[in-house]
Amino acid sequence: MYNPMDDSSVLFTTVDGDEVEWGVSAGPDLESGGDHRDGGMRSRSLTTESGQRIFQRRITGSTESRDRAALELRLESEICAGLRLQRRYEPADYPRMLPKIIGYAVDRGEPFVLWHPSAGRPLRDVAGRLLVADLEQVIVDLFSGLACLADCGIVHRGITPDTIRWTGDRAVFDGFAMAALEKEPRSPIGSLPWASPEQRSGSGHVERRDDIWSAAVVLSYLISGQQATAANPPQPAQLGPKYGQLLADTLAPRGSMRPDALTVLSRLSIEPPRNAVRPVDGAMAAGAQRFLDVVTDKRHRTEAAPAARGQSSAGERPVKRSWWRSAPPPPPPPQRARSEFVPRRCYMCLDTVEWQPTDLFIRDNATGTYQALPLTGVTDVSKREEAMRHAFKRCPNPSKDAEPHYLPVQYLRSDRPISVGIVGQSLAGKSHLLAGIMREIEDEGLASFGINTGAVDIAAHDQFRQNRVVRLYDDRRTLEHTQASDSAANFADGVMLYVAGAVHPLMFFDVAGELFLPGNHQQRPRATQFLAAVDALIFVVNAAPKPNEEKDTTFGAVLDRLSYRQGPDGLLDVPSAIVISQSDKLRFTEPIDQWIRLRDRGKHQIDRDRIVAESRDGYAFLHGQNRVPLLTPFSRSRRCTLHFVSATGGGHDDAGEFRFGARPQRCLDPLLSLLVMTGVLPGWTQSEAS
Ligand SMILES: Nc1nc2c(ncn2[C@@H]2O[C@H](COP(=O)(O)OP(=O)(O)O)[C@@H](O)[C@H]2O)c(=O)[nH]1
Ligand SMILES: [Mg+2]
Ligand SMILES: [Zn+2]
Repeated sequence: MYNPMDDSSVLFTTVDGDEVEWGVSAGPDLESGGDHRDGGMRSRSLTTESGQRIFQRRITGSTESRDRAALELRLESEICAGLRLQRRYEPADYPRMLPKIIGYAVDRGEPFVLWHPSAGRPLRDVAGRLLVADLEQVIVDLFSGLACLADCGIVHRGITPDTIRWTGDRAVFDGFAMAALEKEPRSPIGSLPWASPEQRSGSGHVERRDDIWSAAVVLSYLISGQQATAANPPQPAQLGPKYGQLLADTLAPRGSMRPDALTVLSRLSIEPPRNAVRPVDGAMAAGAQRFLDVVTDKRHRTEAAPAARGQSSAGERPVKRSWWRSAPPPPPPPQRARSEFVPRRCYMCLDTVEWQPTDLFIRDNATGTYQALPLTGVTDVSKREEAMRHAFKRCPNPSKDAEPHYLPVQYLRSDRPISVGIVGQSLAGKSHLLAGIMREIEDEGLASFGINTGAVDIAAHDQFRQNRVVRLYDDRRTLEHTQASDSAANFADGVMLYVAGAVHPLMFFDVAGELFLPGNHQQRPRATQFLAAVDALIFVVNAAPKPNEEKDTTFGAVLDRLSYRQGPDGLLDVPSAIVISQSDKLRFTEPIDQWIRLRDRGKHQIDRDRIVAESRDGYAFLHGQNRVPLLTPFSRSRRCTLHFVSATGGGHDDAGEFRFGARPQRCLDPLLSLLVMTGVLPGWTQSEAS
């Protein structure tokens, strides 16, 4: 049941992260100013018991769920902008023209943000009527404010005569309803004449010069008193020589041709505003330096071991210069008759199985049982093939250590399977991550990279979907804790990847990291058997573990078991990704705020520079938290990338429910990186210039 918000108090998180509750009296909802002012949210004024006025913007509980996700993302951008500013400036240096956030509440029925109210009245009310000195003050305040925002990586995106106010002696910004962080992919936003062409079309990535266009249009309006229209666009040249020169290139059609705010200020001989200071800089800088050292060290090791070239254990040439470059694609498989298929491991018992068209079964979906498939009488090749496509083969399980089980024939007759171990200790977020990966695959997340998908075992995959994916994202319930298992590696789910004429089963295993720690002797044979066959590893790290939740030696214990898979340079030839999971818990904290907001599915390309930058930030983040042992996969594997990921987008309530929905954020990124590293995808974009 949804409980409307109690209007006599607000419970929220402050800038410092404290939970507080204030008694308030709420005013009526303000008239919506349309898309520009409030992005479709409700705004109202609150008065605290001590008489302080606060401005609240909130999503109401009645918002249709389809709009709700988009609104939530928008509100979170606004909160992000407010928090970034507050954290980057000392109170005494806070830019006086920018609004100040008080606090926020998310992961609940009516998420909201609280602001100190802005003084004055909209510039629209004074257009064409300002004295020259006042007009110049507006210009200085507007571009100084934009310079501060740019310094913090924030783009306002909603500069209009309604969102900038005049107090009588200066201009102030009113809120961040449309704000975004720089480098986020654009979505169409804003309208003529205020929004820049690239904002309206929604192409490319958000950048600081988007706001320059809007500021120039607003100033033209203020100066001339004439609002531009589509038919009558603003013309700086008509504003007289002084303003014409100042604003000349601010309306260039492309952002790269416009000046930034600092350039405009310098034209006025105005001193730039004081630089913001990233509170994370100190800790992050040390970690980022360490990252570079590790990369350099890995490169030197490889260069010093020339024997490594051309004969590493995985049959791929080790990378000489870059840790990020993909392995060259594996050589084309030798021409083979359809009847010759490379033996592979059974994903259930881990024994090696060779394809033979014997012992075939068909699954009776009504009863879930398997019945023998007699093919002796079927001589028609296409009929045989058709029957075979849905058939299973009973696993011979030579080590005789498992209940009878059946493998889809298509698993045994495909190209090279890719087994991915998801490693992490209990509660790291492995199960939710895999559900997120599957939901993003369903949402065509691989299709844009030219990969089509299907189930390996339709019935088993469907069961996984219902119990995991549907439960989390459609029924909005957190997944139950996976039963403790006595096996170190359990098959979880698999998908067939159809890419560039090849068919690869992609098989995911849940690897309980704890069971690899010294002392778990009974696990050794099975665990070792699994690791001998694994093609890639995802190491899952909780972004915000509870105290004492984490034993950070498990990754090292897993890697120790892999030591025989290292090249002559000592680096492990197992492509790896370190996933910083549950990153939504720190989604308003730098550097996670930036990464978790990137949504660039459908790009068809993996951006190498982004992989490097995110890996560096991920490394620096864990390093700064003194969790260096978790970075072992990075220093010991030849190829390893780091990723910030959330399987849910936010937290659930005490009953384990995501009442307003859970959404995966960037769960596919680590997988895409691994697909490049294993040679399934062709590679990163951009030639290796650096
Ligand atoms: N906020 C948040 N919580 C998560 C996320 N993923 C998992 N959790 C929570 O973390 C706990 C453990 O997750 P689970 O996937 O079962 O961990 P596992 O033991 O490694 O499989 C559960 O209570 C989840 O609700 C996430 O992306 N965001
Ligand atoms: Mg689990
Ligand atoms: Zn088997």
